Amino acid sequence: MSRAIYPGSFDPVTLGHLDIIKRSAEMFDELTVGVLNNTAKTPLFSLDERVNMLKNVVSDIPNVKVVGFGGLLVDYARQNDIKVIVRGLRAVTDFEYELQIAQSNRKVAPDIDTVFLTTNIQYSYLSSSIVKEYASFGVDVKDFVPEPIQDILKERFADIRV
Ligand code: COD
Repeated sequence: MSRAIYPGSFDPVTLGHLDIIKRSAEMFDELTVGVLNNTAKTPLFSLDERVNMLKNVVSDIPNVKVVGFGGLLVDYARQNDIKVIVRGLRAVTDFEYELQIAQSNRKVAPDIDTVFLTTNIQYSYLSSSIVKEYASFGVDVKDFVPEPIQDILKERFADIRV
C-alpha cells in the first residue's frame, strides 16, 4: 500500500491546501494530513480546532485521514510506515524553504522522500496568513477557504473584537 503524508500548520486550511489534498489523494492509496502541534508558533486555532476543520472538509474523500502530530515529521512518518512527504509549491520563495526542509529531512531519514505539487494557478497567491489578515478586517473570504471555514473565521474574529 502506498502511503503519503501532507504535513502543515493549516491555521486554517485554505482552498490551496484542499486542492493539494485532493490531487495527492488520487496518487496514493492512503493520504495522511498531518497537522503540526506547533510549540514555537502561536496559532489562531488550537490543534483540535485545526484537525476538526480539516476532518470536516475532507470527509468525502475516503482515503484521507487527518491527525495531529508533535515532534519530528520523519519520526511520525517512520512510525506509521509512510515513505512520502507531500508539499505544495506556490513560488520561488516557497521552493527555497521547501528544498532546505526536504534535503534536511532526507539527510536524517534517507528512506523517506518528498514530492512537490505545484499550486493550482487560481490559488497561487493564497496562504493561511493572508486569509487571517483579511478575515480579521471582516472581508468575505469565500474565495479563499472551504465553506465551513468561512463561518468559523467570522466567529473567531468576532470573539476577538469583543
Ligand atoms: N497552493 C499550494 N500549496 C500551498 C498553498 C497554496 N495556495 N498554500 C500552502 N501550500 C502548501 C505549503 O507550501 C506547504 O507545503 C503546505 O501547503 C502546508 O502549508 P502550511 O503553511 O500550513 O504549513 P507549514 O509550512 O507551516 O508546515 C511546516 C511543517 C509542519 C511541515 C514543518 O514545520 C515540520 O515538519 N515540522 C515538524 C518538525 C520537524 O520535523 N522539523 C524538521 C523540518 S523543519
